[in-house]
Amino acid sequence: MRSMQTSWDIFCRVVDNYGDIGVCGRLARQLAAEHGARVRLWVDDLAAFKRIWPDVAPERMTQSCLGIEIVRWTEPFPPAAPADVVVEAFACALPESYMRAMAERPAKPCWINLEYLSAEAWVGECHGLASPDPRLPLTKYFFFPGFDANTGGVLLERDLFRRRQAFQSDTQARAAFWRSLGLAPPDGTETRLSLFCYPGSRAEMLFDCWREEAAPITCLAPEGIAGDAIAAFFGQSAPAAGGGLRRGNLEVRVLPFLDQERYDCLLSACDCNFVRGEDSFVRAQWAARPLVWQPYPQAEDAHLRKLAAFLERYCKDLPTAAAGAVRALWEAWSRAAGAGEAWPAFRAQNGVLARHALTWAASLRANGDGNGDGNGDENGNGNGGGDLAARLVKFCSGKL
Ligand code: TRH
Repeated sequence: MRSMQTSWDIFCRVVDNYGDIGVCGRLARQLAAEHGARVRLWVDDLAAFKRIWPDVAPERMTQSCLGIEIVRWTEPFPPAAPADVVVEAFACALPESYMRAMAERPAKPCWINLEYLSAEAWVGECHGLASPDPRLPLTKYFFFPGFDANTGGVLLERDLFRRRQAFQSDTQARAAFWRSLGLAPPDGTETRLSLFCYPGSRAEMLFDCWREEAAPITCLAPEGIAGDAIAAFFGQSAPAAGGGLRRGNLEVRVLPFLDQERYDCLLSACDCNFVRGEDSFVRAQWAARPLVWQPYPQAEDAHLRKLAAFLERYCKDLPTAAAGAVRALWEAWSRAAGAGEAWPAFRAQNGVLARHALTWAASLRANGDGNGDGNGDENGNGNGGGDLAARLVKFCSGKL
């Protein structure tokens, strides 16, 4: 496939959060920027998209933004010539008329179902499987992001390591970032945490623990996040963005919801990040700082199996005490019970976990693909072998 000439249609339905559009937006942008692809992104909820990509104009049917074409996905679906590659994100179900147009195309598009990320072992077995459509002469391929060489990898832009390292080693850039959020740069004794969690997480249990820390802790929560915990702990509703509440050595500051790039900066600037779902989870790994992950709650505790599978990998090379501390806190946090008790041991392992976060990011970059050779170098230029967009382009080139 000559990627310069390849057209892509990515279909995304915003379910109830930002992860689906967060992933699709990043993928679309990277395919255009790094693979010369012509990308059209169909989205059913542009208002949600605008929260993480502020340049998006929700009232427009079609617009260009960050190198891609964004089209509002409406019903009935307008006539549209299908692209060479069609990505159905997270089984969002393509429009019937569009599928018929795909089937009528002499050269059938390469049809991909982009799945959710999971560290479970079965992912490698299902990645790339073909599923012939029962009605139309079309084949859909399952593309699973993951943590092994036999999966689709994770989203990883070419200059990500270089940019992250530059930001983390540039005191002035970080200070400017903090000031842009209305905060002074931390003074060296203070710990800064970002908190992105699901409702009902009982973060007040952590707040209770943090207020008794020996040194100041600032917990940064985006607007609309952890409002239930803030109310439970402080006995008043969460302040508007820019506001904060203090008790003991804890200050909870409410941040505006940031655009995706600035959110990545926040993760890189904080000492520890509480993240959730899929995209913030991956970005926190790239930020190479200690993290606490809360998977998206699913029926029959499927999310706890996802959590266990990831913990297995993440803790493999950690000393026993640190591994135990990570497991205890992550599990307690995801079950909304006992996170306060688990925090001190996690905190005590901070040095080990900070070093581990760097090693982990480097191994995730290679993602089971040797040292990631052929794409990246040790200075942080180029992609590692675990780059999802590159794996996807390669996969599709074999199908077109
Ligand atoms: O919003 P989420 O809970 O999304 C979830 C998951 O993706 C889950 O797998 C899916 O099934 C469900 O949605 C429907 O968490 P996630 O995946 O971290 O996505 C959040 C996005 O929002 C991510 O792209 C980062 C972005 N973001 C910002 O850009 N600015 C912010 O201030 C914050 C807090 C997040």
